[in-house]
Amino acid sequence: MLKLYHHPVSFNSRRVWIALLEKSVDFELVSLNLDGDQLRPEFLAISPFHHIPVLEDDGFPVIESLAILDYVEAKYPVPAMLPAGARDIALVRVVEMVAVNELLPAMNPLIGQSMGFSPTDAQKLRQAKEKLATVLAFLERQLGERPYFGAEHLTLADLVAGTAVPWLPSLGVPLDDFPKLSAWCARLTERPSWQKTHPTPEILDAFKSRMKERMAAR
Ligand SMILES: N[C@@H](CCC(=O)N[C@@H](CS)C(=O)NCC(=O)O)C(=O)O
Repeated sequence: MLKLYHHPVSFNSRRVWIALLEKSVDFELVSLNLDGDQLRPEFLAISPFHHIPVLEDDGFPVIESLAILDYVEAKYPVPAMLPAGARDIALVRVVEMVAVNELLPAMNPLIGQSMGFSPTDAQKLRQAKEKLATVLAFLERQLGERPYFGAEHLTLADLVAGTAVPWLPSLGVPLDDFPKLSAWCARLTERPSWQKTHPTPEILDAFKSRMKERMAAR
């Protein structure tokens, strides 16, 4: 059976978890604490850079969440999560990469600030919010009149961007100026896969405390 090594507060692993749920694939979920357990030799053997997620398929480990999504899509093509046309495939890839390379790094200082484990100076927070405004305007244009990125059905881009954007209002970045993205967030977050994988308040509190301890020890 497939094994997904993950952490319940990780954006990188949640997108894979949702893909497996959406495709109704049987898998075993293996939670790491990331308190040093990721450095154990057994885990390093499948994840040499000690990162989650890892998807292990009958002894074949796949690292890097975007590569894992491609693997899952190739192995379990139904329901399809990639569009067919060249432009739409490009759109999906672009949204995935913009989410990983632009959106998530800009969210990090706001997450640290709101969870109280890494206070950030006002200028950095302002810059992060400016960056996020640019990213959100870009995503709103990419969504256009369709319900999902690049297709009429859920795509890999929705999994990657859609596990991050819905957090923004709780970080002080309202989506009011982006009506299409707001409706898209509502569409995604009501899906059972989003609800099942949403970290509980207890998990978030435990994560916050651990991060605070880690920052204090630095
Ligand atoms: N590019 C990787 C990033 C993975 C990553 O940074 N994972 C973090 C958790 S979100 C991790 O495993 N951190 C623990 C460590 O690096 O020791 C991916 O998309 O899978």
